[in-house]
Amino acid sequence: PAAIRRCDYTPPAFLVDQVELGFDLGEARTEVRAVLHLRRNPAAGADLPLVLNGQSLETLRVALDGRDLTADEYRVEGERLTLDNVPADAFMLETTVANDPAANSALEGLYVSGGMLCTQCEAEGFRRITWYPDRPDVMARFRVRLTADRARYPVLLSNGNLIEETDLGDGRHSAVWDDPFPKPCYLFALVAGDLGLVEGDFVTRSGRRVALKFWVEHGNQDQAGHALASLQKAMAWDEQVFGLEYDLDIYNVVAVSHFNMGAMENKSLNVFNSKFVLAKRETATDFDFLGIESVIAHEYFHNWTGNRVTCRDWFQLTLKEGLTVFRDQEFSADMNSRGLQRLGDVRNLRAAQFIEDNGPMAHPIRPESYVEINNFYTSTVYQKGAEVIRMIHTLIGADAFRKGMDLYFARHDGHAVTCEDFVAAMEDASDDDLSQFRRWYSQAGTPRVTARWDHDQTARRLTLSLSQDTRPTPGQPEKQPFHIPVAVGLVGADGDLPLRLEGENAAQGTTRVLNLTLPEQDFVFEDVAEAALPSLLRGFSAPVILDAPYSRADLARLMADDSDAFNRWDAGQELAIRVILDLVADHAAGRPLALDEDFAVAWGKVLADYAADPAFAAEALSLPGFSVLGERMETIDVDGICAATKFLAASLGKRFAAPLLRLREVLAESGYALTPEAIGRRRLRNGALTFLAHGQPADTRVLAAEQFRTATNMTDQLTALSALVVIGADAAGPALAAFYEQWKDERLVVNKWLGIQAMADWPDVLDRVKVLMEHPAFDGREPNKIYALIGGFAANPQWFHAADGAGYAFMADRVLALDSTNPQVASRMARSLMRWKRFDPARQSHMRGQLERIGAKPGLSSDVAEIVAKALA
Ligand code: HT7
Ligand code: ZN
Repeated sequence: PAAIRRCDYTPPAFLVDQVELGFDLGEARTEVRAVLHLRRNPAAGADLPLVLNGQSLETLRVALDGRDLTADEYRVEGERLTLDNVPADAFMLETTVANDPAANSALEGLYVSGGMLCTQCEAEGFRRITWYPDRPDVMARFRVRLTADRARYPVLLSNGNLIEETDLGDGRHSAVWDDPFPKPCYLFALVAGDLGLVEGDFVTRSGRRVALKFWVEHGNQDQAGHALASLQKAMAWDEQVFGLEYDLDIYNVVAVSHFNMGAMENKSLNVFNSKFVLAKRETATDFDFLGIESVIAHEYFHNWTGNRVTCRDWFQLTLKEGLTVFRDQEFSADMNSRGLQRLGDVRNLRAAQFIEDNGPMAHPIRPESYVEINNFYTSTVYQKGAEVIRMIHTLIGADAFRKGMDLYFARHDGHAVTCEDFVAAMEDASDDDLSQFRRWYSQAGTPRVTARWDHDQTARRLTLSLSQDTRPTPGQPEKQPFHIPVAVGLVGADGDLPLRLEGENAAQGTTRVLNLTLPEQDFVFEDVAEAALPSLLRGFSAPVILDAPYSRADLARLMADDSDAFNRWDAGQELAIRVILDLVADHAAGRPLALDEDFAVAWGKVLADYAADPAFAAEALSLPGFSVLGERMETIDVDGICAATKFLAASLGKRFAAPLLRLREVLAESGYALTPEAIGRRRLRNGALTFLAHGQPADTRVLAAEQFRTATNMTDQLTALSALVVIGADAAGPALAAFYEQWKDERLVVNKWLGIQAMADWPDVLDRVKVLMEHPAFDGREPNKIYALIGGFAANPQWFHAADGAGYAFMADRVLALDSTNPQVASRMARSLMRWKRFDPARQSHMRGQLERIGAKPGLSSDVAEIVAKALA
């Protein structure tokens, strides 16, 4: 299929003021009657035909202003319905279609999940429901009548307010929902099912009571409390921080088991992957609880950044996603720990987005073209998009940012707009010039910032030389310099030095944001008496790769003394990366591996000082992951990285066994709390168990088994199970069996059980995964299960990348099978093969061969075809 290009945007030929939808709902057949009140768009060409989008629809009737049209008065060609002759001004188009929700395994449009009927319309799912101009710049008011069997579907939900309920007397009933806010059709939703309700409320700052309703499978009502509390916190936070209030009297959230992504922000009827709603301490880890808080907030924040102000076209996706991720990150930072939030966000960015930016899928946060928009819900659009918003916040300051947000809403509420409109609002509110900054929207790739410095003792001056360079990415051979905010401090013998830049009269604080706008720039700090150590990119002030000539001693010093928590952590990570890469080189050269003494001392010091901040210590002690390490190598040495990382974890676990065991004793808790402090202590205590499992597996077996048996929460139980998996298949076998027996009725916990086995570092793991595919716990139509088992295996560095290529062949088989049932999920799995050029020649050839095999499938979905074509280009 042909690519769609941003530069080809044209306004819609027709606008829809009002739409009335009538659903006669049934699992195998649903009839949809749509009445569209249309008028010509004065901003578009005067004699354009009316073209509507539709997919997999059985068209039963088309009528114009009440008159049925004959087959020669309209054309259905492929996925378009065209009317060449329509009235000059306003008119009413009526269609009736039928579709088959039960057959819809792609989970876009109207489909069945666990016996309920639900919808997913973003990005282009509405066209699978009825004929419509399926594009986000057509905003209409929706009124929806749902009719269904009362016993099977007692709950009938759609967007807006419930204005009518009728018992039809024949075992059927109907409900009418009216949404007063104009919206694009991607925000439409309906749910019909037999669901349990958990209710709460929120009183807005202007005194309106909002009913908050969480709809879950019967029996799960005890697991919605955390999501409800998170929503209440998010509503209060958005009022306090951005002055944004909720605008309807009801907010529904429905948890479904079959869902391609995390959640969907449909106006007043969010549909959620159940994994981001359901939690209780016995079944959900601390990580799950934090994830729920963040995703609940994210979808709520979309009510303003996405719904009230939406995207003109899908190239502008980062307008709502980057901004909303930034908002949810800030919310989580305020609810928990700002420092930990930041390093977690950066860790994710580096592990996923930096990799994407350095591969065949590299694209700007506002892409120039796409074949399948579903492929562009990427970490670049989301996570890097959030970093771009964060840089605007850093550059113009919090007050101007808030003014910019106010201006953005004042100008664009109720409209579908562009990234440019957002930047212009920020610029106008701040009087700053963001013209060069706009390149972050148009250029792909991660800039490399190189720093060098020179201290002139006599002149008491430190000159910091910064340069920037961005490698070519597909379609962008040349890059212009970015505007990069570089937050800098100088660490002296007694802490941070006050900073006075050349030309200034007085020092201004101890962290300064430098504007790097040229390929090379010098910044001169005055009054620097001692040879201070620059602390660069504090708080990770820009999404760049930093190249600074720190010695290992410098890194150890920053780890200990930097006032910036992010840089303290990052210095430790950089030190660990260097140590592991040295071990990889030793492994490649056949030299014996040895623990680096300086690193061990620095690591031991963090461990010894853990009591001051256990949560931070847990993060500082953890070792960098496979993808970050691979990114630092010309050719990814799979076996070397795996051997080096295992060796280092084992050496540290062995050498520090005594303090690790002591720490576990001290941090043992009698009760359970979900506070940031308690989460931090659990994290450190469990991290200690994992190091011990690596370092002295035989001695740790009993300890891990004991924790597994006596755990009162999933965080502790799952870590104990993982530790047993590290120790070996013999140790883990009984615990895995017991775990399944204990949790076989809890879908979400069963997914953890699948995932942990798929990621085991056991030579027969692929065979085990194949056996698990036949297990009753697995369901090849449920994305969560596929992500857990197949996605889990793709995240198993040693065995997915097995030298014989068996892991790749297995993945290609899965992609081919999924392509026919769920192309979105297939495309996500196919990405695991995309970066084949980064591996050694033998693995390259295996991966390329599998990509070619996938590419040769007749009728391959556009989702997978685009990934394969980009990978092989
Ligand atoms: N805006 C939502 C995106 C989404 C989605 C996109 C494509 C296919 C399925 C999907 N489910 C949800 C989620 C969000 O970012 O808030
Ligand atoms: Zn979002």
